[in-house]
Amino acid sequence: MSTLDKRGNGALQANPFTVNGASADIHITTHGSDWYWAVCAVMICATFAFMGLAHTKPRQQRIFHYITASITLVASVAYFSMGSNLGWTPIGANPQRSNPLVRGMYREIFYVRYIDWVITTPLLLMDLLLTAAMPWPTILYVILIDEVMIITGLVGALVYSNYKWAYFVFGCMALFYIVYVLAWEARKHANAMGKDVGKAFLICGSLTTFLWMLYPIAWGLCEGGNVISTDSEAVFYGILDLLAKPVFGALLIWGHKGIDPARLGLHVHDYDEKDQAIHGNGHNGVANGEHTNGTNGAPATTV
Ligand code: RET
Repeated sequence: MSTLDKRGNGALQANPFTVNGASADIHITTHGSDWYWAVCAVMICATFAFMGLAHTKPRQQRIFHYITASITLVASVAYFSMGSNLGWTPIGANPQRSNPLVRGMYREIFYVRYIDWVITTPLLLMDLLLTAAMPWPTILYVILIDEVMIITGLVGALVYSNYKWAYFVFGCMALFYIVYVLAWEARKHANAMGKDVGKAFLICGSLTTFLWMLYPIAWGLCEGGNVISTDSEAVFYGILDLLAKPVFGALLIWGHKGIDPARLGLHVHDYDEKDQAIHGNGHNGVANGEHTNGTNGAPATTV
């Protein structure tokens, strides 16, 4: 090993491509690992940024900052794992390909991706559905369907035989339902909460709907069909995750700038709230008369 190699990214030497005696011969290179590290760094920066912004708001108005910061925090750990060449298992490549980039017996499957998604996709949906002030039973049901989507994707990715495509179809059906709720029910609900809420939802909801439909395509080319290399997989999922988490989060927080969560039915108590009401410092959504959408906080009963 040259001096240069020793000083570079040593993750693939520290954590090689053999687990429990089985190895993956279709695996990331140092470039893939470097890219995963870069995405990890962005996720960490975004987490600090969202937490910093949270502290510019009174405690009662931080719910969307906390949810969004949790999303990038969890993603940082997942990307740290993938940059370190950890959180994967070798799965028999099916179909086998002659293209040298994906030729081999076993493909490296990063299950840690799904551990990330199983935690973060419900949080992303909460960001959106709470913005639309959707009723809590609907939110819970959509989250359950979302878990079905991610778990079927994980199980399918770990299956060698063509039965993996049956899991994929279940996952796609779950995604269709989520897209229907976002594009139809939640959009109408958000519009009824006021123009500003409707606009924030439209921007973030459209971005989400578009991006989420690209994930099954990535799966089909990577874990499913073994068509593109594991380095290309890193770039494909990485770009999607950067847009779906930090970029989505920034747009959502920006969209919520002038919206008091109390208007969406998210009333939160704080020990000094009486003080704030008395001194009229504008921190208490109920006291400062921000109900400009004419619904007078009516959705308070919905969440
Ligand atoms: C899988 C495969 C099974 C079918 C479908 C999938 C969709 C996954 C999605 C993931 C979204 C992840 C996000 C991550 C975080 O930022 C599981 C790939 C439909 C939509 C948004």
